Amino acid sequence: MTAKLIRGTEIAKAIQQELKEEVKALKDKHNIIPGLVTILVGENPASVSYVTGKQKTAKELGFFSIQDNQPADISQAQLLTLVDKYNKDPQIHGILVQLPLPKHIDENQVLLAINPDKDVDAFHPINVGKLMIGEASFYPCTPYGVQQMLIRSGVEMSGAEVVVVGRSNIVGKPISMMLVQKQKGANATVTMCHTGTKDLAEHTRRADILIVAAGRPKAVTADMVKDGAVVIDVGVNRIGMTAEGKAILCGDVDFEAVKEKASMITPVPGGVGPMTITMLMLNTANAAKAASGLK
Ligand code: L34
Repeated sequence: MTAKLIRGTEIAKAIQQELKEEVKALKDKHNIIPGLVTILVGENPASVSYVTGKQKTAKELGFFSIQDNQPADISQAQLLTLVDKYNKDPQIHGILVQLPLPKHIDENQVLLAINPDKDVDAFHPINVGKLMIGEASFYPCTPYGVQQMLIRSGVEMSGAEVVVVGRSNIVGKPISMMLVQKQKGANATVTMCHTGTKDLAEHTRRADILIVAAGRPKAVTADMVKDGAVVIDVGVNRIGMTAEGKAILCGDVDFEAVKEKASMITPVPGGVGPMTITMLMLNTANAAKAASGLK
């Protein structure tokens, strides 16, 4: 069997189309323009690429958007001051500090400084906690994108065996917490695997839905996948450069082999990545509405 492709680019486009209409209505009826600032510290090529994608999409959707580039040697105090400036800026509804940050900066302190109402990444402990108790205001963009891809591909989550590979604060932990909730598009039995897991393949082979965010190329091979499983590859690894200087990307899943076993699979690129960007836009539009007391 060759798996059906879950095309993130297309699902993202459909959501963006819905959002574009909503943004227009917000402007026409309420004079609200969602505002997003993306703060980039340093020039990590992957981060530059992702932030550029976010800015481009924000502009296409009619947002007010600011790209704030800061040098890699910015001090922690300066970065905290910058965040506070945007906390106070009424035109800005969403603040995103692109991760990872340079080593001399305490990431948690920076995330803690963002006003939780403008925390469109949902990385502030308040929003992490609200997600945990099933009362989220925002869902973190990548996990939210993964859940939407599954829902919009008609995958039944309720009662499914979900195995997540990876326990990062950005992907593994929040997606596990989301899919375990007694809510629509969730209610799964979730196993979280990580570098401390004794026999990874023993777990992954039981998965109806396998979500891989390991950060390692081809961490999941065909022998680790059950026939007919749905496989979501969150990894984006830069494994080389073309002659034209474009990065060559691959996921955390051995795509060519695994697609012969899975019933559905996401590609890299064109899978989860575009969904991450799109869910950021949705969160920002929702933050703008909430700031004006709209639902
Ligand atoms: N604060 N930091 C913060 N929020 C986030 O949500 C992120 N993330 C992750 C890294 N750091 C972050 C992203 O934005 C990963 N991530 C991200 C965003 C977009 C894409 C991949 C990861 C993406 O668009 N991927 C394209 C390929 C882009 C390319 O060519 O580089 C894809 O098709 O997979």
